[in-house]
Amino acid sequence: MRAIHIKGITLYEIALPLAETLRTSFGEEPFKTAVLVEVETDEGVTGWGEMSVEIDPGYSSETMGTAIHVGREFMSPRLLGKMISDPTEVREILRPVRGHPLAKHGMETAVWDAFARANDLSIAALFERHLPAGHASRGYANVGVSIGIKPSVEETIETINKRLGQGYGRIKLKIQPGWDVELARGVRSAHPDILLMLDANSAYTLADADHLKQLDDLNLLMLEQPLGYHDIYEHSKLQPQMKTRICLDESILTADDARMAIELGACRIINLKPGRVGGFSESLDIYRVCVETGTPLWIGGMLETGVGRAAHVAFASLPGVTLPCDISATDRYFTQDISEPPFVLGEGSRIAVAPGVGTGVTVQSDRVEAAARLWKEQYPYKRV
Ligand code: OSB
Ligand code: MG
Repeated sequence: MRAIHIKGITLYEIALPLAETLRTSFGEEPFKTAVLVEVETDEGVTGWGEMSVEIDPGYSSETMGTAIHVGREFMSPRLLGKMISDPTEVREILRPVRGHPLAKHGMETAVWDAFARANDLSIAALFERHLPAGHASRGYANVGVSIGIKPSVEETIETINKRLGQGYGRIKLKIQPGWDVELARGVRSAHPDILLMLDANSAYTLADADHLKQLDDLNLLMLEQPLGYHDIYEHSKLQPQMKTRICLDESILTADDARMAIELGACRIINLKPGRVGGFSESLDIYRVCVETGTPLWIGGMLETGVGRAAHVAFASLPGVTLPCDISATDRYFTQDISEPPFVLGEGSRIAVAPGVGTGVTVQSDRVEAAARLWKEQYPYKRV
């Protein structure tokens, strides 16, 4: 493999209008925001990554403000001028910077993309080279769609019907106290057989165990992150009381966390967001833990632009990713993305890996400029 020498790093703070916002138990954001990372090598190869940060510290403690600060002041200087002979070296180079996984992931992805392009490989083929034989990309990801908290059960069912009509084969609903059992029962009576799951984004406590147990009759695919966003211990007390499989999202920040959660019986499924765990090096470690322990694995999302989405689809095409992922088609998120080509939903609720080298997508610089202007206009955005 050909090493790359990092000559330049440019960060772009962007905002994109959303086709449909996503209300969760911690709130709702008016735009899709991100800090895009453009890495240039000595040989003129360009790679792109996405720090999928939000405006508020709601899902993650990281925000647009922390990502641009830490990216500019502490991450770019460590990477500039470095010779990279494998993209997994980025995790070691950035190790002195504690925390800030979403920002690290953006930096790492740009290097994976540039490295793959410099070696005339797709990023999916590059992931494969970091796994044992038998883990070749399938060429597509199995996907579903995530639906936010709506004003009524009827409106939720309408949205579900629209998504089922578009071909999505798995529905995830956001829940919170007061919007859970009744909602799930209502949806189940309208759709007895769909693959249905719920995501609480840490809205409950162990004291809600009896309430949550009412979900056990509803044949749910899983219940995602019911308890504290740092918690593994209390989930290990909840899971044995429930028939429904618990999936951890927020609580899993490292491969060690994944191993501990599985060993303690805190969850039976892992949601892997490459950003939440600081990049694809750590993601590959979590993938190996799940393969070794036979734990079902899927790839989560944070409404990524085409840049982040392309890399997610490539990772989700690996065969150890065994459940449908939170990766939907471009038109579920944006009327116009910042890269081409868009991702479309195919037969069997699949999204194909973008063909070509690197992530397979091409960033449109005029659209990045427009999105950077929108962020400037909107920040600080006016709170209602
Ligand atoms: O918990 O999975 C989550 C989006 C922002 C923050 C947290 C979450 C989400 C999603 C989005 O569910 C799923 C997607 O990208 O389609
Ligand atoms: Mg989640």
